[in-house]
Formats: sequence, structure tokens, C-alpha cells
Amino acid sequence: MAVIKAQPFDFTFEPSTTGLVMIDFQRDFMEPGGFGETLGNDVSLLRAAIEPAQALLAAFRKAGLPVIHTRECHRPDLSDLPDAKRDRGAPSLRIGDAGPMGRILISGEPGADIIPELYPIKGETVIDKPGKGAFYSTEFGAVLADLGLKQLIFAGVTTEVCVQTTMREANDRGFDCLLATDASESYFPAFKAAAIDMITAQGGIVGWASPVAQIVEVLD
Ligand code: TIU
Repeated sequence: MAVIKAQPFDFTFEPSTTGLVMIDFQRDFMEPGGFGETLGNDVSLLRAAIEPAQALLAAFRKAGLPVIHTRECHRPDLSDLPDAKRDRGAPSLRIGDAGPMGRILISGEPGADIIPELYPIKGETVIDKPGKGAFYSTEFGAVLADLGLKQLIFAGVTTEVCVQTTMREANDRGFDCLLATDASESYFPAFKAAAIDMITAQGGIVGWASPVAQIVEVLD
């Protein structure tokens, strides 16, 4: 067993049953002209997570441990897009509309793909998901079971939306979940801080949190 210094207490894990989950590091959230910006957000805020996430990804690859990437996106025919999701709010472009990086949040379009800085390599699984959580309507749970994983380390965007939702779903399914705090960002810094507090309060009610440096040190 290995131990990472974390909040609210040490995260003890078996490396051979631990995987890295990289949530939605997509151009649509991280670059101008994508879904995040259509919702009125300053997407530059998310870029602080890139360098720490690169360090975490490199450490997992070096250790030969599994990496799973997710992408929030929908089928080109929108058959997996609920009206409630498409019609919510007043975005400048809706999901499926044509934007500068192709159709917003549609599978196969440039905007829905992962940013080049964190692009998956051969052997890494990529899960396309129509919801905020990675388990809903995907093969994510089956992939984790096939890999025999019990502990999951999370990076990704945005902290309080897709990352926290997936951590909560994984926690309910019996996984020990650790958030790599600086490898995750939000359009709302206060929400990121609150999400970390929510995850770790009450004796780690959803899981643990630790900066990348403390995780990488143990994987080395
Ligand atoms: N809007 C926002 O903060 N997030 C999302 O819509 N999806 C993800 O978090 N990936």
C-alpha cells in the first residue's frame, strides 16, 4: 500500500488498483468559441489546471497505471440530448449549433475533442458522456470494473460540475476518490474552493483532496 498526504486525512491506496480519471479537458470548455464561452464564462480561468494535469498524467504514464479520459458531448443527431439540457438558459449558441470549433459539444467536432496539451495516447480509454456524471449512459462503470480499479484519482474541469458529479457517483459505487486540486479548475474560483470543502468535510464524505506534487511524489 502507498500513502498520499491529503485532506481530510492520508489517502492509502494500492497502485495496481488505482486509475487516473481526466474529466472533460475539452477545447469546448478550455478555449474561446466553445461551449463554456457560450454560457458566458471566462474560459482562460481553466488553463491554470493544464500544467499540473500534465505532471499528473506523465506520472501515471510513467508508472504504467491506467488513464481514462472523458468528454462531455452528444451524438450529431442530438438523440442523446434532452430538451431540458438544450433549452436551458440563454447561451449565445446552443448545443449542436455551428461555432468556430465546429458544432457545439458534438462528438467528432474539433471543439468536443481533448486539448492537445493533455491528448490521450494509445492504450488510454476515452469515454464520451452525454451527462455531467461519467457513469450515466456510458460504459465507464464497466471499464473501471474490467480494469479492476478500486481507487480513482481525479483531474479535470469544471471542479464543481462534471468532476464533482462523477466523484460523487464513483463514491456511491464504492470507489475511494481523490481530487488532484490544482489539476482541476472552475469558471468560479469560489465554487472550486467550496467543492473541495464539500468533498472533504465530514470525514471525507465524498473523498480526499491533495495537490499534484503530493500525488506525484508517491507515484515516483
Ligand atoms: N458549465 C460547467 O461548468 N461545466 C460543464 O458544463 N461541464 C463540465 O463540467 N464538464
